[in-house]
Amino acid sequence: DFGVLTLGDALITFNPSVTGPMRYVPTFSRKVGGAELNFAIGCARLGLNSKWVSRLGGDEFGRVIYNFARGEGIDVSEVKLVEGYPTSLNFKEIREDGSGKTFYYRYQSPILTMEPSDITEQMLDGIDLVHLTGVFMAIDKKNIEITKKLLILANQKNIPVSFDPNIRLKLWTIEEATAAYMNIFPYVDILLTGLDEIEMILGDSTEQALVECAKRFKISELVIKDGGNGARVYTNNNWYKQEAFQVTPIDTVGAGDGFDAGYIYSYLHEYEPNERLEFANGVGALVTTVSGDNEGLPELSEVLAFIRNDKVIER
Ligand code: KDG
Repeated sequence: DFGVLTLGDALITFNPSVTGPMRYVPTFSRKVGGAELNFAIGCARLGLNSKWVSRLGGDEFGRVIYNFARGEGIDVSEVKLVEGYPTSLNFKEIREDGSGKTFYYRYQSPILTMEPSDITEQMLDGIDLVHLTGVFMAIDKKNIEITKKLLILANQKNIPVSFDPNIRLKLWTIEEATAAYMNIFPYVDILLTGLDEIEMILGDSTEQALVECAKRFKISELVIKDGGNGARVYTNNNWYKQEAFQVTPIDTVGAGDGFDAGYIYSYLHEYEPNERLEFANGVGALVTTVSGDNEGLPELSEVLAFIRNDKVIER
């Protein structure tokens, strides 16, 4: 199948045993998270060859994440465990409707040891698409250079690039984020963004402003995610829209990463625009029905059955 590469930080994620304010949560489940890793897992479950580039702490938690990624069938040949850097942590608070807050403990993330020189042309061998998100750039200014180097290499090799701003205002300000995105957008072919995010970046989310943004940066697919309200894409001078699937969410974290994986899978397999949106919506919806940032990511047959509303034999 097609090969995708992504680059980013990962964290040990602690999911609360009960909903409500974190100060009243007595116990947590130890899980694994990280926007780009979630994307890599999503791609691998759908059957893509998925490569994830990262740095983890040379500690027990680093090994948990490494083994988890490996167990999902992800190519971890560019993941290194770095001694002296603790693996980052993310404690989650979840409300009754599945939405929540995150509390990071990610000081001196091991990914800070990455340098632009770690990005090599040979990393892109067998890769048909490169996917990046704003989380990696938010961690450190140097990561903007690393991101740019990877994207320039991908552009030179005519490998399509997808990007999700994934704004994390706990990691940087909207001004810093916007400046970094403007630097990156010229290299991006597929922009996958939340409606609220593009509104923050452009200060305007009317269709006219979105079309102008796509034209200005020569973005061939501008995909707007709007959670339960569905998604749309502007491509080939047209808008395509698709309603969301109605599910009862229990943990919405990771849904956007799942959507991205679904969109990229169906893009590489040349689905029609509405089918791409439907497939991506299906993956995103399924993610929200399971607790954890990536446990709900479906395999290909599961998304297809969900979209078609097939009867599945359970027992
Ligand atoms: O998109 C989900 C991620 O936000 C989550 O897995 C943790 O990477 C993470 C972050 O920085 O918030």
